[in-house]
Amino acid sequence: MVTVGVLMLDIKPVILLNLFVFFWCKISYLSANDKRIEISHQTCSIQYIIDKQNNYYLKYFGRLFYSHSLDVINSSDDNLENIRYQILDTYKHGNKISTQGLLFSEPFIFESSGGLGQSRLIKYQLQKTDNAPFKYDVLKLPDNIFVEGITELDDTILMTTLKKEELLVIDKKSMRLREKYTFTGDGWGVLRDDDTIVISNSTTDMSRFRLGNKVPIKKHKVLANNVILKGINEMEMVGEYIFANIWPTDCIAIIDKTNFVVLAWLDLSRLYPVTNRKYWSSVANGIAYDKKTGVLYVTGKNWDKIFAIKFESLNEKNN
Ligand SMILES: [Ca+2]
Repeated sequence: MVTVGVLMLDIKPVILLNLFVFFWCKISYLSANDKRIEISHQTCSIQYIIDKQNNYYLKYFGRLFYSHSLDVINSSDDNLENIRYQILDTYKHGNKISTQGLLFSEPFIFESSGGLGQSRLIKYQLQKTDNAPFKYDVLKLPDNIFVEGITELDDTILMTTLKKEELLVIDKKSMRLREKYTFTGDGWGVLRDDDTIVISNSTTDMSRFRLGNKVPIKKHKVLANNVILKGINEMEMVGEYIFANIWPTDCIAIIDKTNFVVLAWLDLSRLYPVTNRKYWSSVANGIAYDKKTGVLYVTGKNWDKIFAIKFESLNEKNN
């Protein structure tokens, strides 16, 4: 013990000095980035996303070692475009809902709301903001479950769970838990692609599973401007594209589902005023798509509105 103590005394100042220099450099760099975010980033870009993600990890000190390399940050030259959109309508949304997943299954919206002890699946019809009160059916989940994304399969909702490796299968009509599947890895967003499901998580891997199988049959990485993208959260299949919220930003990545390459951004940062946001984490999250009308429903964590938007198609952009 004494020897260890002596060694510790010898090594400790060096370690402390190194730690001090590391954190000072990191914090100085990120502080500089904070200012740059305010001044120069008006739209979504890989640069903006990396800055925001580093800023988030600064808030949560233990995860400070998260790194996209500085080389990548300095070399990213985003040539991806932000597609335009038009607000068609607004609907009521509970500002106590910490949106994790959003789904349109006519005539209902299904929505998962996260948090330990607060997780629930909510089912409701879109309600105009000037009508009261907000009515919905709810399935409350056990206190030890933090629900994440949702997708649908026939008459069920599939719901991922944070760090539990469980996929919950819930009956759409009765809103009762029907069964559970286990899968390997964490669960954030989820979408169904024919007979497989794709689950995102806190890593750069998107895992593809056959339903009921524990081990993924494939892993995908999402590339934006040749940079591997992290933070893929809530997702939605929109025709041939995957629309994905990028945590913790207001950016939606529009991803080619055949090769997982980002083709464009949908920037929702001006949709909901920063002054109305309850928490620092109240970013855009929640994408639902009405295939019949082509309308996209989007919201954010603890926003009091859902927005119906019509977006410019990528083909129009290319013409
Ligand atoms: Ca969705």
